[in-house]
Amino acid sequence: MTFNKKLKLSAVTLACSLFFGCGSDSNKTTNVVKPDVETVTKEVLPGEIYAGDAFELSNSSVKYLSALDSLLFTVEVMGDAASVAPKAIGKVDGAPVLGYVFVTDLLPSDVGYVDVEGIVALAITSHPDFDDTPLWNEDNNERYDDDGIIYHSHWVILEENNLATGGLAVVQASTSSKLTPTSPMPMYLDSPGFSVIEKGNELHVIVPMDRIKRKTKFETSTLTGYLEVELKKGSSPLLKLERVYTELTGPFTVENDHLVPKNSVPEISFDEAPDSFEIIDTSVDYISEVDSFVFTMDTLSQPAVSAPQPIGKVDGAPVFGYVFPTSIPPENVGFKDIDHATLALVVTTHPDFDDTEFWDENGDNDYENDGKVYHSHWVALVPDVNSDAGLSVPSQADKSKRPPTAQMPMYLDSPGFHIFVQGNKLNVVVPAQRINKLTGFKFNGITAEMNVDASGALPVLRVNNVLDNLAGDLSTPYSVSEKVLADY
Ligand SMILES: [Ca+2]
Ligand SMILES: [Ca+2]
Ligand SMILES: [Ca+2]
Ligand SMILES: [Ca+2]
Repeated sequence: MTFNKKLKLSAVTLACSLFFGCGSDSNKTTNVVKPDVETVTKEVLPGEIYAGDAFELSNSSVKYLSALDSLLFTVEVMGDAASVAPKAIGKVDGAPVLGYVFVTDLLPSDVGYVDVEGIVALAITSHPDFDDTPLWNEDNNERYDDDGIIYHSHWVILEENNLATGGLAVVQASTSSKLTPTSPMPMYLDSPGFSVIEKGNELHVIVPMDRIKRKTKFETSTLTGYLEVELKKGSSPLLKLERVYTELTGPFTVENDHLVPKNSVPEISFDEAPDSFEIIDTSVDYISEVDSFVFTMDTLSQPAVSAPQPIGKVDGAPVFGYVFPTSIPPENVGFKDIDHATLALVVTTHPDFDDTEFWDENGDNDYENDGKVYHSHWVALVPDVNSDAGLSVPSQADKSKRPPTAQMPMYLDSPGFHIFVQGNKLNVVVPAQRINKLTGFKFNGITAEMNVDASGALPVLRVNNVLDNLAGDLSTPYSVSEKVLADY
């Protein structure tokens, strides 16, 4: 704690001393012709060719949005935010990285890093020489390994490092480090897949409250900077802050923090709660300001309160689910060779097993004990006479037919979408980018009991009992509504 505070302060001091350099430097550079690469001399600061109004900060904020139960991190710049990418150099060693960085006083454990001290920062970066988001396909081109240039989100843990001209670097990991499952490299850098929204001179990042252990009492400052990767034989890669273009020291606190509920979902018991599965209404709102959908199921009593009794094994394991069948093509979420299926967003509980190896829904930093907590899946549903209700989620052993977040050998993905309950409404936040930027589709609302069938060579999830079905059949009659944040 003291260490963190001290480090934060020294980082700010360090940043400030840089800013005097940078502040006057950026005043000088924004209005002058950028030097040609050929004429760059030793006196020129690192990343000089990228300095300009796209990195000239004018404002910043962090605001709680009830509509998404998430924090909206925002920076405003003088130019077009996230419009400048570094020039590729064709290799990772020395690769340039440009970033918009929210420096926070959150603890590393708040973002899942339990064995490290340092400064927690949310960094939005671009680096065309490498992809460090193996789970995500930011440019929606079916490939997960070619997205480095698209501005994307990271958690990083920073520490002082005199190898960096800017004085700070991402903490390197050792073989014994406990990194989060979404850390792609041996360093304290996480690729959480948060939505990044570019709107003119504004850049936004949406961070669901559960991904920061619902912390609201923290402060941020904001900087834009130039970073570089250094690869040395025998040590893990180093990501160094080489240059700060501008900084807003704030500190910025969380706006609307008084609206943040203590928990996203209710306590779950094994008691039966039939009214919690009786559907009154269902809706999907598209909110263009945050380029996100909110799927909602409105139930007779508070939803997501009841889990099935565990049976102690996976074969036959009971699953309760709130199911949104949709008209979204399965390929839009990375399911291949199953065009005929109905893609459904499902919110499930199943105390016998955890199928979210990348996610820690109960927030205890253990990624393998969350099955009981209601969580989100994409599933492809097909007719199946061997299931009591005539539908199942079929198996698929070939990884190339599933998105990287679908780890079980079946058409079931664990995308990590945020779930939250408000009153009698169960909500799921789905970024439009994650359904291939589709904005219109049809849907229905169903509640059901399912079971894992692991008796064959590969598992199948069987829908065995439909509890309620708003449309009454397998159609998807309802349409997406357009909403604005002010509607909530
Ligand atoms: Ca990627
Ligand atoms: Ca891609
Ligand atoms: Ca998990
Ligand atoms: Ca957990």
